[in-house]
Amino acid sequence: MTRYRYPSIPEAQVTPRELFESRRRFLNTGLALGAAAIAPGLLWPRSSYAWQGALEARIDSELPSHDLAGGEAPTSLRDITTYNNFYELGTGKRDPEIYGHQLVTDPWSLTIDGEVDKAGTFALEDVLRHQELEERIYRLRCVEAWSKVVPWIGFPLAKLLERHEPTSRARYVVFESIHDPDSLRGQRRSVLDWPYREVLRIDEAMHPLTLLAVGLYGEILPNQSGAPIRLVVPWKYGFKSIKSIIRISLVEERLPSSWEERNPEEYGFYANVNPQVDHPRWSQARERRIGESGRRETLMFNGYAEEVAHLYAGMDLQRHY
Ligand SMILES: Nc1nc2c(c(=O)[nH]1)N[C@H]1C(S)=C(S)[C@@H](COP(=O)(O)O)O[C@H]1N2
Ligand SMILES: [Mo]
Repeated sequence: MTRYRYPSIPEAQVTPRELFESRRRFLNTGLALGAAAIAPGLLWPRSSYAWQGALEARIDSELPSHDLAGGEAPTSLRDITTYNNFYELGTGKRDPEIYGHQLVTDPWSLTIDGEVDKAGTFALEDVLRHQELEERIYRLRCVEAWSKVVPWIGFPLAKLLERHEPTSRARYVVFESIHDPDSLRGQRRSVLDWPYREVLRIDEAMHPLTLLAVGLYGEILPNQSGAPIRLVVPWKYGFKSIKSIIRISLVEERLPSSWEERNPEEYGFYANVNPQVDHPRWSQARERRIGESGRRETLMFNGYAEEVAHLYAGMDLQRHY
């Protein structure tokens, strides 16, 4: 069967890291057992240790860092983590921080299915084990006309999809967030048709800028930011950057995203940042950068036109908003 083609990671690049990781895990296990002997009550549950401890150790080591926000200063950690949209935890901007503890991230697994040769459900630690982490500083522009600059830690989505071998029929990628109305207060209200769903075209998903983030500002993702793993598509409005992902499905037919389903006039499938296409209820020409006074001009494709404009060549962007 023919497959979707994308650049592959040379095996040699992956192997030393894996050896390094397994050695590190071994060392950490020794430390955890040592701590248990001193204070058994403080021993982390096995599942928590499984991904959080290993990820913390990796984040603490030197990671390559890439500034992809044109030298713009990152928004403060405080602003990034106290002004959020995460409707599973409530619709107020402070709700995700206040109620973040309702999101249980441990243990966490990720299902990858649909049009892939290697489908399955994988413990988060097993997903992360195979990925090279890096820091990437990106602008994030919400459809509500505010923005941030965030130093994410993560890895390209393409590197994950590649491991699962998409078939030639895979044309779209569907992402689904956690669904747990017993714990998540926001999911007891039908603001959206839960679970939160987002969708990308396969070429958008495979684009090297499309990131799966597991951390920010040198720390594991705080719950309000979409722990333990969220998407970041920096040239699209923030609602495409779906949080707390439990499932990634490759499909042949396009599905609507949650926001598109709710209101297709206001939230289009593409949702590419475009200062020339206004939201029906407000202008998109400018934005308020959290932590700044005044307004900035919104950039075409949020400043990533050089990298992504070719994906939409020949399309009428007023129509395919
Ligand atoms: N699951 C889920 N993902 C989500 C949202 C949400 O409500 N639920 N909000 C989106 C919106 S509208 C934006 S602007 C960004 C905000 O990310 P931040 O809170 O980390 O700034 O997350 C997006 N991802
Ligand atoms: Mo948003």
